[in-house]
Amino acid sequence: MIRRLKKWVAPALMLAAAGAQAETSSTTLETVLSKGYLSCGVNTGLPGFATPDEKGQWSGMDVDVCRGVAAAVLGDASKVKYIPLTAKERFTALQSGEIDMLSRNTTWTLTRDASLGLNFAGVSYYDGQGFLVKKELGVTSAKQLDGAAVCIQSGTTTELNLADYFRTNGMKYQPVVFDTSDGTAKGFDSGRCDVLTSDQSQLYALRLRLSKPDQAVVLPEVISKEPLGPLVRQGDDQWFNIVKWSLFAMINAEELGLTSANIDKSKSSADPSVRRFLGIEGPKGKGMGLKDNWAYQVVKQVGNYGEIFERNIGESSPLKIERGLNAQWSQGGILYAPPFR
Ligand SMILES: N[C@@H](CCC(=O)N[C@@H](CS)C(=O)NCC(=O)O)C(=O)O
Repeated sequence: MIRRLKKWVAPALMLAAAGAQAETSSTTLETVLSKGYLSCGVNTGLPGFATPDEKGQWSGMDVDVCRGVAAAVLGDASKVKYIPLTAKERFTALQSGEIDMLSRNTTWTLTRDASLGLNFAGVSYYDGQGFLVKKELGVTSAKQLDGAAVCIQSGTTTELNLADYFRTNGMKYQPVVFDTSDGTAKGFDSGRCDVLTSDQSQLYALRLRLSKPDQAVVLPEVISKEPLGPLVRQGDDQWFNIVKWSLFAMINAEELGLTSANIDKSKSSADPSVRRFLGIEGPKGKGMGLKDNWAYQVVKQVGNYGEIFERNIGESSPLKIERGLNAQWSQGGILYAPPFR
């Protein structure tokens, strides 16, 4: 009984504290406007998604989602303070108000959406869990991994899916657990495990960090759905809408053929969809407390979804990931954003 109580009291107190904070303090939009910058929680360092360079400049898909929100809200994509977080730290940082939003390769699940006091604002990348093995093992399918030592990161859906997959297939494994992806990659590199498992996009990123990337292969099995996206705190619907629609702006811009290079010219367009997107007519920015040209700023400063994908993880990047599921719905993928109307 006591153990059960303990289990429930901590989260309940946390939520009560978050509620009290929401009642007394300003909205997230007000906080961001008065600070003059957005505090965005990101990965501690994951190529293609969120990494700082030697000058401390961050880049990546997740970083561009933060930049998009800063462009929409502040008219300046550079007004972002990046807070690097491990998988374990990420939700507490958002619940406590340390960050205004989280954009850290985080999978949208029922538990996270329903019991953490947080909301997922959309999907910025459709991922799935995969396995990376050393070529010398001669393994060609995940079904041959019975008895393997598996490098994995704590506090992730990866941990849970791995347990399900091995149990369902009647196989055993020995988990070798790390706190950061760097630790996980080094553990794999130094032979502490036979297999590294994580979201597939990350396997390509982590492989680049190995001493001999060519000696490792990604197995064909994808064992889970990992829809990754940004999160906000529950109870601030205006901010929820702002993050959600900043992402939708990137996706819609690609569908409309609007890019960072041509969006200025498109101001003279007669196409009503383009005119609504630019805030020349239609719903504009008022319902969200933003300037009318908020979506223009997102695309002008950060780009449309396709540009962001190509630059960070696509063919023109070291990761060379194909669009696959992350292509537009009209191009064989499942990216589909509600209309600007
Ligand atoms: N999408 C999964 C996995 C996210 C995750 O944290 N993956 C690790 C696996 S490599 C990672 O990104 N680590 C980077 C870090 O914390 O340094 C989730 O939301 O639980």
